Amino acid sequence: MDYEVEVPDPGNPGETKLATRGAGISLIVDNSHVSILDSTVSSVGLTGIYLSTRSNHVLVDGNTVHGTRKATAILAESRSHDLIVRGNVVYHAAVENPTETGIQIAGTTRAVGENNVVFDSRYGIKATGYVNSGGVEMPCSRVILRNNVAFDNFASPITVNSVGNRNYPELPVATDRVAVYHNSLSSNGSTSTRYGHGSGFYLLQLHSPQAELSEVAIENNIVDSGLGMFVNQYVNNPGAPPLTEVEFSRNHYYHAPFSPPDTYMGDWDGALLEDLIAWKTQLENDASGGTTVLDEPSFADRAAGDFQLTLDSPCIDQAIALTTITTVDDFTLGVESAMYFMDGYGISGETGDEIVIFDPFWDVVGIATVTAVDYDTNVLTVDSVLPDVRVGDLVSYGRDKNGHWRVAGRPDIGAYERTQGAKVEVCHAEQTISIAVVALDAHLEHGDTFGSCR
Ligand SMILES: [Ca+2]
Repeated sequence: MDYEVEVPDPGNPGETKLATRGAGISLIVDNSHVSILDSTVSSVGLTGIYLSTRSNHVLVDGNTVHGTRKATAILAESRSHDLIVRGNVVYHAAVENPTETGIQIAGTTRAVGENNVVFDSRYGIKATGYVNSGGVEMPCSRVILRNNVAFDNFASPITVNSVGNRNYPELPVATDRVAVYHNSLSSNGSTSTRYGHGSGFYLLQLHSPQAELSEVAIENNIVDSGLGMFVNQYVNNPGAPPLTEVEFSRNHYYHAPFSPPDTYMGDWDGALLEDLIAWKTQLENDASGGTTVLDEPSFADRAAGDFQLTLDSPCIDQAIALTTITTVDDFTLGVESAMYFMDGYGISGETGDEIVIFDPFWDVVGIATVTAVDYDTNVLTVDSVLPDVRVGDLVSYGRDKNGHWRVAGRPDIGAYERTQGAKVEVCHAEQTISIAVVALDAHLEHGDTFGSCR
């Protein structure tokens, strides 16, 4: 089946998708070219927005999903591909289920989760490869998680995992080429408003010797506030390869005392100390390379959920480039790694990423839109010839999908240059106002509607 549907804006009274049982909005099998836009899903018993088997070329943009108490708020899974999950606000998700998540991209290839705000949920955002209960491999590959804000979540704000099935230990499952960059993560895990066991990032190879993570890049993120804000590897999977293909670069940790590894073993049976040592070594590489600062990141208003940076923040102009130019040939640019970028995935109305290219002194030498990405040869096709771009120049990511130019000079660590922080617009007394996302519940309760006035 191939069709296009826009779910009506439930900000209009009477159109809010509201249920007490079942899922909110579901695409079950073989749905392509579907957009789920500007909807509100609340208080459903199962998944809020569910993209199941082979949901392809799907855009999930601008929705608010909350109160999915036992389930994941937004879930894509099962051999879906070419998905964009953007600008959604998720809260009170999975609070009664220890394994579910705010936003989960599972068993999916080519997907972006960007500009979302997830708070007061169990896990924040996950990218997951898995083997399902029927013994079918569901790899997760070429996934980008960027510019998201996750705070006050019970467990980890961002999880990348590869989950084999105990019943099919021989089956391989791969989670590979996952790029996690420019996210702002605050007060999650053990310092969340509920007690949690999480950390800044949670990386797992689970249940099967064949469960493997490879080519995971975690860069330019802010991991803020309190104890346990660090990378956490857990393997209860003897024989699994070490996480040597996970790289951490230029993440800003704050309040990150390195507690003994066994603190984080928790009640997970079978975890191996040497795996934790491998994790710790990687963390220290992140720190010892001069790439990690431990200062207060200086958010505009952490308590109010405003994670934009103040002008004196140590994160400003401190990010590293995502990748570098290796070849230049008219409309094609070779890069060290193309995993950071997408081309619009064939979704109607979507363009590829706008990239900004700097010389080694952080002067802009080119701006272009990506029209195709070859993830195997690491070649970007772009929409214009860039005469000033040279081999060795630095590639970052420029304009957000609202068309705002948000990179000022060298990019900043964290999400703020490219998002509104954790702010959302509501329509209040026929006027569009911007509020802290933590105040959203109260505004909706007294009759405001989500999104700008129409
Ligand atoms: Ca900057």
